[in-house]
Amino acid sequence: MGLLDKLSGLLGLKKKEVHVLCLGLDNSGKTTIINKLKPSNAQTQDIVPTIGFSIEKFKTSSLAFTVFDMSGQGRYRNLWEHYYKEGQAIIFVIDSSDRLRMVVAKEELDILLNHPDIKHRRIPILFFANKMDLRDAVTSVKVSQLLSLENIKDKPWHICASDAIKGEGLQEGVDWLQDQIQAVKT
Ligand SMILES: Nc1nc2c(ncn2[C@@H]2O[C@H](COP(=O)(O)OP(=O)(O)O)[C@@H](O)[C@H]2O)c(=O)[nH]1
Ligand SMILES: [Mg+2]
Repeated sequence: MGLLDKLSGLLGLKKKEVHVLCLGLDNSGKTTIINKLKPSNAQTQDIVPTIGFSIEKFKTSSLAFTVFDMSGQGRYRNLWEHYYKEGQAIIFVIDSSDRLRMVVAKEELDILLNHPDIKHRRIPILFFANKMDLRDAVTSVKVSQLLSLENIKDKPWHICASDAIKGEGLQEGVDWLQDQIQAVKT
């Protein structure tokens, strides 16, 4: 632990730690998004398909995020639920250009929302309608219609259009998430 860390700890300035689950189908851009949110000197240049999951950390002005970047590949999806209890927020990433698999993304979301460890909690969910730069991408409004997000009534949620390669839209989403987490008194 560095001197600054120690000092800020003593002064009560230490950032509150939060655990976030990053979910969504494989190839939607989860790892790319999380990578972009890390400080530039900690970013990796080549993103490889995630096996199982990886744990990443980044900080915002007032929070220290630990993100569980889950593999979206079908055979790993049953791993997700073991981490649901731990999660204080969810980032759910959608490939807005993949119309064919939008129904699969919706099925996964519905399973998530009905899971006993998620269903009765007011856990905030941030959706990234990602890959907005691609010609086939549908708008974030269309993504929310296709996923029936208006049916989520018992959890705060927000959807942001994003281009993870350029890093566009990510900050807006994380700012929202930070506000939601801070609104919960612990
Ligand atoms: N065009 C475009 N490609 C993206 C975007 N985000 C991620 N990708 C690409 O999509 C592929 C899958 O990304 P990855 O982060 O590994 O997805 P994950 O499986 O959800 O972790 C990679 O080739 C990324 O470069 C985006 O916003 N736009
Ligand atoms: Mg990944």
